[in-house]
Amino acid sequence: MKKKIALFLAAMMSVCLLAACGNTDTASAPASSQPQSTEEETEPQTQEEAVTVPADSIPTLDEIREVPAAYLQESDQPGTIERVDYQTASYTDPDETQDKYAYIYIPYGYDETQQYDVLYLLHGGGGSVETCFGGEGQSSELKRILDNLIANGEMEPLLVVTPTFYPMDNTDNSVSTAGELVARFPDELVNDLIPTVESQYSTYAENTDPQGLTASRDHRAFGGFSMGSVTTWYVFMENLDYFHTFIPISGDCWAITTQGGGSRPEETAEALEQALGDSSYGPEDFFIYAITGSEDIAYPMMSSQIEAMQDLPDSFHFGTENGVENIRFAVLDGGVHNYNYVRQYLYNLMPLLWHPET
Ligand code: FER
Repeated sequence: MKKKIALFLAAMMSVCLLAACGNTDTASAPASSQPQSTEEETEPQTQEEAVTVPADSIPTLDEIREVPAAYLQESDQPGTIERVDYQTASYTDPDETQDKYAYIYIPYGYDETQQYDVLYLLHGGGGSVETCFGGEGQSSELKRILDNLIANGEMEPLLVVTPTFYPMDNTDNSVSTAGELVARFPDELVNDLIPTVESQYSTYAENTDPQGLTASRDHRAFGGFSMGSVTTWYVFMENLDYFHTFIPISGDCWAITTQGGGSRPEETAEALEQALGDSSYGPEDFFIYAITGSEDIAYPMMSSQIEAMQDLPDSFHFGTENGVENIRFAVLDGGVHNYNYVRQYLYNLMPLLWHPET
């Protein structure tokens, strides 16, 4: 199995090299309009020629393509960013509620008589609700990529909710604090955020009771970068009843210990398997798109964890050998730990999300 993943990674990297998706040449991208997180590295992102993808083709992530320059331009069918306010039980005192908000991407032409898939997308350490989309009325690069993917028919219009695991007035960017907050975030997510969002916007949830949210799980995804990826693994373990699809980007599972995917990969993988076993779902009921870069600081931890997951083929199907595929791990040659790469990964991943058969 380990040999197999090594071969897969080698193949993936050579595909990337052949497709020149490393970052070595050509002009740099327009400066990001997004606030920079403390974990952001200042590496210029480069762009290749625009790639034309036929509207009816669903890519497979065999190759991680550059974001076409045209997709960073304003679309003539722009979505909007709105703010959703909600209350959550205090971080320190369970009797106290705290006012929080998230931003939400509303696709162009949003029609409340239709139903929309929802992606909950979380920033990394040092980030905030503004990391992905800026604020209301703003147009970040990620927003323009979503606008263009939808306008070009590469994915269905959807809602994207970007909360924070920090208190709104956060000043503590330490990894240990973030580690504690992300471990607790799933409760806030399912008890406070999701019911608020999905009672205000039209999703597949007929109602926001646990039963309505469970019935619509196939139309809900959770993803995040770095500490947001650490959160994604917690959400997999605790909230399979509300989510079908998971997108951990450059971060391992810390359920056993901090950076446990790297230091204790077998136990971490077993904890993930155990969580699946304890749920009422099986290997055919979820899909994990895990992605990172070969030079990313989280790559060693994430790849060790994924290798250990490959040794649990009853639960994690890397391919169709043991039944329906339910996990894919992609590595971009040369990719480092910053949001330029997150945008590139999401550009490639978003069109796949509600097509797990591809
Ligand atoms: C890791 C998982 C997450 C890691 C770093 C992070 C370096 C996130 C750090 C941050 O968001 O500040 O394994 O290894």
